[in-house]
Amino acid sequence: MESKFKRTLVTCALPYANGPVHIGHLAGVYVPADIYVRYLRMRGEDVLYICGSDEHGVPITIKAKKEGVTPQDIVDRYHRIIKDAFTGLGINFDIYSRTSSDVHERNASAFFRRLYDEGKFITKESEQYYDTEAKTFLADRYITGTCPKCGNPGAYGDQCEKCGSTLSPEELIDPKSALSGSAPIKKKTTHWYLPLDKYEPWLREWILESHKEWKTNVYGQCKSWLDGGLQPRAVSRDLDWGVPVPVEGAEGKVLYVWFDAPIGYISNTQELLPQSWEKWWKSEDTRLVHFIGKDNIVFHCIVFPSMLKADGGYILPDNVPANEFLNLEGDKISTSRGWAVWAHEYLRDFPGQQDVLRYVLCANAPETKDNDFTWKDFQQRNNSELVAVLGNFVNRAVVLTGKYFGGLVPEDLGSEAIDAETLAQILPCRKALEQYMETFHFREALKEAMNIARIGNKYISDTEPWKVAKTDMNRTASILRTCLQICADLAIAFEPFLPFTAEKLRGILRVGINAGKDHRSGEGAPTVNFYAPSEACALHTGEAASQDIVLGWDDLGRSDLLPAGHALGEPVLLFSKIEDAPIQAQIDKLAAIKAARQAAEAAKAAEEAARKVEPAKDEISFDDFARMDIRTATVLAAERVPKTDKLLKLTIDTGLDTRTIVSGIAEYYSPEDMVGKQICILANLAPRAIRGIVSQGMILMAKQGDGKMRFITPAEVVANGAVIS
Ligand code: B3M
Ligand code: ZN
Repeated sequence: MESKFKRTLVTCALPYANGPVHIGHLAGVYVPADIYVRYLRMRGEDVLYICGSDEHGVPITIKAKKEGVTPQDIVDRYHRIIKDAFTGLGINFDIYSRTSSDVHERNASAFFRRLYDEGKFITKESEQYYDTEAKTFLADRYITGTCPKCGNPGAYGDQCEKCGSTLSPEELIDPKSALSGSAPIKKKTTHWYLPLDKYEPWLREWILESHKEWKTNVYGQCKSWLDGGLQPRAVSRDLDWGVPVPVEGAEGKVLYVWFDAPIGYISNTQELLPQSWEKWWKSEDTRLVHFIGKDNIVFHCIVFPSMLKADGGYILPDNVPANEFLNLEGDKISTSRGWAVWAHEYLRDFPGQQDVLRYVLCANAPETKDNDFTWKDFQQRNNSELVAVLGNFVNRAVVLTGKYFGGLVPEDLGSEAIDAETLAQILPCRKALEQYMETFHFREALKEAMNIARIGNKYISDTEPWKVAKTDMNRTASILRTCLQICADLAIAFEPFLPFTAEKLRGILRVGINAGKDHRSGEGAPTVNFYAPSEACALHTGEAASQDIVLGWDDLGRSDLLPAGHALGEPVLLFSKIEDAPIQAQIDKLAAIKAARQAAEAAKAAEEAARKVEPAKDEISFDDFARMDIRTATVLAAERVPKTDKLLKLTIDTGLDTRTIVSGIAEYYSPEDMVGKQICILANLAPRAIRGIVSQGMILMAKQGDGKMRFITPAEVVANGAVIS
């Protein structure tokens, strides 16, 4: 790769520590980043790989409030879960730290202070929503209301999750406090703003002219932001959770989470490399790449670069390969609604199958448009791609070599043209794969790796060594030798995508791999990773220890990777078929979540309908009212009116007489419910025949917004016939 850069700094969006990571995060950000980093390292590049938890912001304080614990409790819990899930999936950042660290607090604070001292901020007093019950300003997610763009009643003060619009609290229709549910008032407050409008000409030039190579979804979003005109953006908030604003008179104010979080990338680098971090952030030789989801584009392409530019001492991102969203079974993934497949639960439910998820999420990655994850597709891709193509090919090659050649790589004793022709197809796959990797098209890159397996699978099916072995061992030797070379190619090509499988394959082939350098050990020389064949991904520093054969990326497509006589290891299966039962269990789990949510929504809707109040009626005079003869009465007998659902025939003692009233209350009361009850009636309503029964008056009922009715009864029993006025 020709490049003006000497090293690459890869950052992944810092997940909010208000919940575990789910497959949407993985497919959008972490799996592609991990593939990219592993690939670059195999190619000999010096790569630093940075991530950590985003532990500030309103989503965390809201969650804490809901659970009655402290924000620190929340972030401690999820930081651990998230960190372990990444490790479990083979996503090994050089550092996974957190924005509640001391290093970060100092660094973010100093960053703000530098810009403040240099006059890069403006201050503005404005009226903001304030919750008088909770005594706090309502920024971002503390306020909810109806989205002005799509009418979603659950939009937040910073964003509508339904239509994806970025919002400000003022735009919400019918705003409500997320803390108390009450309607907020407006109160004056002063904040610091980064005047993005000043950076607009520079941003236009930098992005729209100099970064036309950015992915179209990223470039397009930037262009529409810039075309819409940029406004100054507040970088502080009235909250008590976050990095305090390091300025006199700023009590009760913290840095806005989107100001401090991206600085977290720098802080985490400092924490890992206290002596040499500047080389990664301040040298034009470094290529900075941010992996993020599409909802983070504006912050990484416009806001953070403007902050870096304002400071002046830092490099800017060279690329921001943001992905679109992954949906789950046709519905938007949502942490708050519980509609997700959580990484840590996957690891528990599918032990040893990390690569199946990595594979499916990459094969299905929402690179150019939103995409859908379904469990059926997951099962299908495992069974008919990983098992049937990749696993099957390797297994046939290795088992037959065991059977006919005692597990030793055979010599090329009976070659035919098809052998060389087949092997010659691999280099073009490698070239295409490289091309796709370097332009962040990981789905296509994975297809090329898979093509190598398909080439092998087709070759072994066409050449049928199990038949040839009956008559021609020389030819069989050449066929299996060719197959094993392809297996070695697969061990290289799949290392970025399926590291656990590549490790198993190395064990089968008894080869090592040079996976490049990482910086997990911090300061000093980077760790050189020679992954051994047998020990589970053991890390060997320095020499390739006892390995006879150590493959590297540049070996991919060579046809002599395994010499004749090389002894293979045990032929373990790379993948196993996933049956219907575990898939159905996942589908059922989601169905239960959906049913619970629908029930909750229905209950909420019913509650709202019940509270709906009819508009007031026209005014009447006292005389109008006085003409109505309303009295107490007692039900003596009650029966259903035959062939109706709604009507009860009631015999009533009105104090004046005993009479019959037909009332449409059978939906709400059975005859037994009514007998003996004291009620109120309109006694002088003109009699009328209902279903052939003459009804003499009307029972007074209270009717809710949802139609539910209850009869009216005096607070205490009074004599029948008492006049109500
Ligand atoms: N925590 C938002 C998110 O998880 C945010 C990313 C920060 S990256 C500096 O989508
Ligand atoms: Zn909306």
